[in-house]
Amino acid sequence: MALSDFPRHPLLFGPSPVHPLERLSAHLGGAQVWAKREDCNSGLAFGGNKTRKLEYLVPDALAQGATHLVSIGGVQSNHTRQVAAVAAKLGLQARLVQESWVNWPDAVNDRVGNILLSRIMGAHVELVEAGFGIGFKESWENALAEIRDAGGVPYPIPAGASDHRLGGLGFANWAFEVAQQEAELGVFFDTIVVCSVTGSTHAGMIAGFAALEEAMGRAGSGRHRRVLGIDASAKIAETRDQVERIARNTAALIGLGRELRADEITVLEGWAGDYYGIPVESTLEAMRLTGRLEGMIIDPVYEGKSMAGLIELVSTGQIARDSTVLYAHLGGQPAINAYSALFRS
Ligand code: 5PA
Repeated sequence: MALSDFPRHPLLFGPSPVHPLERLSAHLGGAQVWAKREDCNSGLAFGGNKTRKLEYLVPDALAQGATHLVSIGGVQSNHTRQVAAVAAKLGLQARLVQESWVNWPDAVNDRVGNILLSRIMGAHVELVEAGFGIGFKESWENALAEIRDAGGVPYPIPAGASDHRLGGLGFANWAFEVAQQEAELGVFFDTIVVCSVTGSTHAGMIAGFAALEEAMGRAGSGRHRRVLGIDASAKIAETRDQVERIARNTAALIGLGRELRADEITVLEGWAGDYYGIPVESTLEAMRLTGRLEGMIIDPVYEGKSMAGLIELVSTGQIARDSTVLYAHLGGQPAINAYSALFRS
């Protein structure tokens, strides 16, 4: 099957916006940096990368007669908030297991931002004491069993919609969308920078760009590009494994017809700090810089870390001066409300 054969339930406004970051590019004194904005890709509760992934899970949920979308994340999960929004839009229930993935002592951490939005949208939110991880847990099994016992049909969506057969398709499609926008804008992004945690965003891009390259190569106009994943989980081995596995599965699913090469799978470490969810100095600098120079808001958990990576790679010339870079802005701003203490002075 090719990517275009998979059913997709439209949840986005259309292609997400792409625009140059001129003042940031000038400040860094290196490559030309652009952004593609998943943070404003949809009218569903501030959008984000999961909304794009869910376009491919929704037809499967509806075909199964689901009454509930069930998912899991940290207390300030962007993913669960997007699941809540999609459930509301479809007229389904959302059941969300929110675990204490981050040891962040903000007094309103479990009341503001993402979790507040999920409650407003009518999701059933359950706070659970359990650490960061993407495995299956007892609280999760309980949630599914409770729904079944009450006669409902739960549709389980793993953390970040990643460990799901269809989880990589949304960002495989993103690759084709980028190619279309490049043709319209007359640019070529030789380097993509993307934040990676549960992995299917980065993995989907890898599979999608490989499929695109095959298609373009056959037409004789293929050009080389690389996708640089920036780990924000502070567990680099797990992130690499996850990205590689999902990329290979997604590539097979969309009929790539060859194995992915090792050089197509690049996850870089160095900007996550010691813990998932805890910003370090380079994260805060990246947030201030993009805010001050571009009026573009990024969060302290994900995008602040991938932007810190981009800033260092561009300003040190590790991304070449003649490069044209696309920064994938994956959303995540609502969580900022739980980090107010960081910006008081
Ligand atoms: C998230 C994830 P992947 O999980 O697909 O690698 O994406 C990383 C990522 N940027 C990047 C933002 C704003 C994100 O929200 N968020 C998770 C969540 O629960 O919100 C899945 C972890």
